[in-house]
Amino acid sequence: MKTLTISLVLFLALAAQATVVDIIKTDERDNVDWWENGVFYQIYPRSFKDSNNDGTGDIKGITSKLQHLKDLGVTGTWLSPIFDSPMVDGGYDIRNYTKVNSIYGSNDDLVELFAEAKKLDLKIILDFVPNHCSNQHQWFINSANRVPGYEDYFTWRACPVENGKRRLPNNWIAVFNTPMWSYDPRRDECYLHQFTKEQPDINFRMENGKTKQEMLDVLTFWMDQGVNGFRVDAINHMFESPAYTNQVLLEEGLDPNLYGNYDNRYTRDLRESYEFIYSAREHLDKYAKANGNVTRVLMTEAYATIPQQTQWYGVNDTLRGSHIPFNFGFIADITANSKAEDFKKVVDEWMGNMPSFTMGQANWVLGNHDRSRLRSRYGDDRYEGLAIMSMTLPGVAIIYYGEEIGMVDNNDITWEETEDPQACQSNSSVYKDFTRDPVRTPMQWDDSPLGGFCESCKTWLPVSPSFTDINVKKQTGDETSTFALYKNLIALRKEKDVLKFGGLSTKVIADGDVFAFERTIKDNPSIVTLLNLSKDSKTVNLADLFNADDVSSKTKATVLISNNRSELKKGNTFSNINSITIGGYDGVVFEVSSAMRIATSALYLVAAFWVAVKFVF
Ligand SMILES: *[C@@H]1O[C@H](CO)[C@@H](O)[C@H](O)[C@H]1NC(C)=O
Ligand SMILES: *[C@@H]1O[C@H](CO)[C@@H](O)[C@H](O)[C@H]1NC(C)=O
Ligand SMILES: *[C@@H]1O[C@H](CO)[C@@H](O)[C@H](O)[C@H]1NC(C)=O
Ligand SMILES: *[C@@H]1O[C@H](CO)[C@@H](O)[C@H](O)[C@H]1NC(C)=O
Ligand SMILES: *[C@@H]1O[C@H](CO)[C@@H](O)[C@H](O)[C@H]1NC(C)=O
Ligand SMILES: CC(=O)N[C@H]1CO[C@H](CO)[C@@H](O)[C@@H]1O
Repeated sequence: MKTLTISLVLFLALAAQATVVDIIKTDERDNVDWWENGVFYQIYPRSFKDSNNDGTGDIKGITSKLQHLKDLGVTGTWLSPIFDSPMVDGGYDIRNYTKVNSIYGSNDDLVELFAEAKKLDLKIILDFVPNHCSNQHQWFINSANRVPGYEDYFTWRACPVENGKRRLPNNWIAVFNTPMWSYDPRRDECYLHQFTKEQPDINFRMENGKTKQEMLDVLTFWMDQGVNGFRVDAINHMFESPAYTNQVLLEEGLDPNLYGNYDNRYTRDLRESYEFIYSAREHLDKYAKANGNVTRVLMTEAYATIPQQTQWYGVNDTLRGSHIPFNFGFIADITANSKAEDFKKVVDEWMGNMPSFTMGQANWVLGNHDRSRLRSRYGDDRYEGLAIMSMTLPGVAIIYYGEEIGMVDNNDITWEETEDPQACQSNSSVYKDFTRDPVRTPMQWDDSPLGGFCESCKTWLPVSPSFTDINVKKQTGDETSTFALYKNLIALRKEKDVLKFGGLSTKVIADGDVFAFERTIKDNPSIVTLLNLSKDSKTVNLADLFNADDVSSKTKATVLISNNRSELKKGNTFSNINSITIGGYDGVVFEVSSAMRIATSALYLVAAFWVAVKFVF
């Protein structure tokens, strides 16, 4: 009996030693909140799924396709605006913040969506547009008519006619390249709008804080209905300088009618806009605390410099802001011609500017409703590599609907079919330079005549002719498909702690052609991602990636995931990490571990087992 006990103890001790590589977790954080390391999927509701054959996607359609999101493995979805709206700017002109747009269904449909999503453990995030509302919103009608209490809900200034011309309060230009002031005869004054004239800016400088409270009430309303968070639109436009000083052109001689020709310092990125987000965060945190302690998240949209972007995270541990300030680096600063060093710069800048106090998470956006689709920007050969990169970097990843099957821009939309106001304001010869319709076409579910978007309808935008080849049905069950790649990447993120918590170090190798990064946690195998930006194959030395102390323990590399064009396939193992050849445009993820250690450990196990058996029998 005694020998048996000793043997068992010995066996267990040695077995523990044997599996040390796998079981030690160095991360101190046991409580990872639901949104951290999540993957969020942006739905453009008008184009996702039409349940009633009116040609426009709707909420019931989204509910009917939740299983697709579940199959993909995402954490949740954020919906572009679904609120009551005259649809001058795709629903970013809201007439009623607490009412669902009838083209998408009813409030009840939305509550049903929340409930069905909850059953599948999918989170729903709604778009929130505080900067401006529709000129048909009751608030604006009241304000234009000087209804008591509403006079200052918007920014009004005198703009008298002088010498037959209206004298505007200053030279500010709106984002869509018109003056930022429009005249309203009801009040005989001009109001300020940073976007179209149908989108008056709400005045958040009211002394009694009424408009701010209205907005916080909107958040409460939807949280009461069951929403898990908000994506906040155009947040850096919320405040304007109260001095109304004229903007100065970036260079003398530039066209003064174009927004982009100014630095717009008096109308963008003002301190007060950040403060609004900090108070919205406080509001959400308070709500969460009183309602089951489930975090309600804030995502924020602002196109700005990285140091400006990372301020949305907050100031310190008690004054926090956005959980996910969208990082548009891969959309705005990277093109198909970018070099490995450009990728490294985007990643390093974000990581380097993130404040440490928030336990904040980085995030990576590869596409959205305003920018050309990932596959169209980088080409058939490369888009999968980009997805592999973004999914193996630390933090949150964002997918734009259709990206997971490699949908492409539909550039065949005619002038007559064009819907985007940004393009409709131009003309038939130049509209393609402005239109965002090509990235907003119906989701391609299958190869039935309308791509499965609806059974029979006139779709609001034409289905891309690519649907016969690129669709969900065709890719389902095909392990070589883009859909399978996304599924496998998301599954890998859940499986590997090193992808959740691991540190990051980035490098440019192979004469500037390969962007490489390593994810590490102590005593665990590292994960290394290589992205070849060259069309030629490259031979790399993985040892170049590790610091000298570490190299000796890294002797074996196994492929975890690769893009389909790569000849390296899952499970391929290299026992010499000093010379690994990857093909042109390959994206490959390796697990790099110590062959020695595992071999030795296996030996321990066998020995221990032998000892145990010998003493017992
Ligand atoms: C918004 O719609 C709801 C429901 O129809 C209505 O009760 C409310 O008064 C509307 N709010 C505004 C500001 O128009
Ligand atoms: C929420 O969590 C905090 C701290 O973790 C705790 O003090 C509080 O009681 C919790 N509230 C609810 C409603 O569960
Ligand atoms: C956080 O920053 C705010 C604003 O600067 C300041 O008032 C507050 O005291 C700070 N809190 C801590 C804990 O440092
Ligand atoms: C369309 O707009 C462009 C750029 O503003 C202009 O040069 C062109 O003359 C216009 N064409 C027509 C047919 O109006
Ligand atoms: C993946 O690559 C294989 C081998 O080149 C090819 O036969 C297959 O069609 C590819 N799959 C897709 C979805 O392109
Ligand atoms: C064909 C092509 O675009 N090749 C590019 C591959 O990437 C390198 C640098 O990363 C570029 O120099 C090549 O032009």
